[in-house]
Amino acid sequence: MTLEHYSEKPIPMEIKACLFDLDGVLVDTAVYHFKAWRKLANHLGFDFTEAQNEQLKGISRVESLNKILAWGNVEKTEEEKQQLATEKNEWYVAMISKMTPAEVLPGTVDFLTAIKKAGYKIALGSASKNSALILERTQIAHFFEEIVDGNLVSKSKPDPEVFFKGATLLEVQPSECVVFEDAVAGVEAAKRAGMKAIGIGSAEVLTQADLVVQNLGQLTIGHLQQLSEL
Ligand code: B16
Ligand code: MG
Repeated sequence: MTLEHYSEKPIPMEIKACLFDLDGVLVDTAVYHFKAWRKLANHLGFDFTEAQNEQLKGISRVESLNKILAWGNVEKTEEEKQQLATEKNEWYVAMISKMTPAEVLPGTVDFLTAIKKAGYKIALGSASKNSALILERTQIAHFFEEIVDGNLVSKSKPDPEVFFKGATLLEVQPSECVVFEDAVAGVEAAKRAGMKAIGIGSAEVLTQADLVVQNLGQLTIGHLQQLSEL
């Protein structure tokens, strides 16, 4: 190439790894979180709505509890909060222990199979401390080379820690990763990590995502290749 043909345009970074959020992307555990949190709220003498439950998606267990207690105007000591979170988690675990592969969201298994076959590295990037049980119950654990979840990270999304850790464990650069996320805070975490983000849900809500679809069944390998060129 002669200098006159030389372009300053950055070389597109090829996507090599896919990092998946769990709840709302691969499975819908929000319904179980809602039932368990609502039971706890009812025991404390108040209730909250499904619309309020939307605000709990993607945030950690302790952050969820703090929000719920604020809704009910209930004050608890740190020790009491620990007990309440443990109690809620026991009810939640009892429910997710009965999950089946039928609860994996539409198109997920086909998409995971296709990207695995195409050689993409795959990791989980979830806030949940129960991810291993959910992946095992729904029989999709074998797709994941690395599991980064609430047991491994100290900072919640939108902090990029969970996705940086995923890239490090998969031995790829952040710019070589695409994140699949249903939560605004998760998409923000991906962008702050310097990664591409595919939003699962509504384009009006997930405005920072590079592409938004309703579920993984709408995606092909071609979409990942196109992302590399953005
Ligand atoms: P756990 P994700 C998140 O999962 C849920 O969306 C959120 O509602 C929950 O509070 C959080 O996991 C922690 O879950 O109590 O099981 O540790 O969307 O990050 O996969
Ligand atoms: Mg989620």
